[in-house]
Amino acid sequence: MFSEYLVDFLPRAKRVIFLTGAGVSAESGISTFRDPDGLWNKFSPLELASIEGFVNNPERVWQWYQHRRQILNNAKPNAGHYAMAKIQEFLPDVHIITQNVDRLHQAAGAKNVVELHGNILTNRCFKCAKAYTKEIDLDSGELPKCESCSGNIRPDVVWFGEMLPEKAIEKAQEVSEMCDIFFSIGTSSEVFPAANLPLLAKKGGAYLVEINPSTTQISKEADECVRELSGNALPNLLKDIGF
Ligand code: BV8
Ligand code: ZN
Repeated sequence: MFSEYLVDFLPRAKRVIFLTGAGVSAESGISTFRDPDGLWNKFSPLELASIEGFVNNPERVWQWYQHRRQILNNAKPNAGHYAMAKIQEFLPDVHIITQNVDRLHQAAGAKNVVELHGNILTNRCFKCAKAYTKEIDLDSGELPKCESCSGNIRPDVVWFGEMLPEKAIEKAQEVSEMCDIFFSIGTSSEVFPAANLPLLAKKGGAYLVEINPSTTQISKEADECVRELSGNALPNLLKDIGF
């Protein structure tokens, strides 16, 4: 349930930020980084979503990404994604800053989406960064190689230990430090520098709302914590504000 204060303030807010994490896609059937994902729960994402992980065992990392792409092929945006895109239609300045790489916000019609950690749908050369548009077929037994420099091909995600795309993190910081309401939704707030954004917003005077069934590293900083699934809470928020 959202507070009266928020329901009254949101329709008048000049700038609203939604920071989203894996929890927002959980109701689309995409497991979060914390839920055990069956086959892969013996490896930590930290080890698979990292440069070392790829350099040490590119086959295993490619299998993990192809496994996740398979799941994503059948995944659809959920009510939470649609509700955020709807709120964007009614308010003048709403940015969605996502740590997710699944592009479900865009699939739900959202605009102004800042992808902090890249996306899992496209690939590039690890060496010369040239886009790689051919199908990935691991069954061929060969790992994909760049046609220009024969470097290894990798997914277009940001791995642990890699810098975030400069434009993305700069945009995220710029809009977060000057916003009226900052929603942190479905993220454990354990991955940096994304986890700094709610604090930046708070310092800039924003009203900080957390939507997450569990407590997180930023719960104590939040002005309001809604302990619900985002797929329920966000459509309810839309109803509360009469949009
Ligand atoms: C970097 C793409 C410079 C790949 C990912 C301080 C400053 C800067 C860096 C660091 C720092 N301290 C440590 C670092 C290093 C590191 C880091 O943060 N480590 C952590 C583990 C301590 N950061 C980096 O390496 C970043 N690079 O800063 O470069 C640099 C370089 C070297 C050294 C220093 C600095 C790069 C980070 C990006 C990594 N790439 N993803 C891929 O996806 O394959 S991160 C990955 O984790 C995903 O993007 C994921 O989204 C993200 C964070 O996880 P969450 O989204 O929060 O998901 P999680 O499962 O943790 O939590 C889900 C939450 O949802 C839970 O709270 C749950 O309760 C909730 N939930 C579940 N269901 C629902 C729900 N909520 C609502 N509704 C539901 N239905
Ligand atoms: Zn190359």
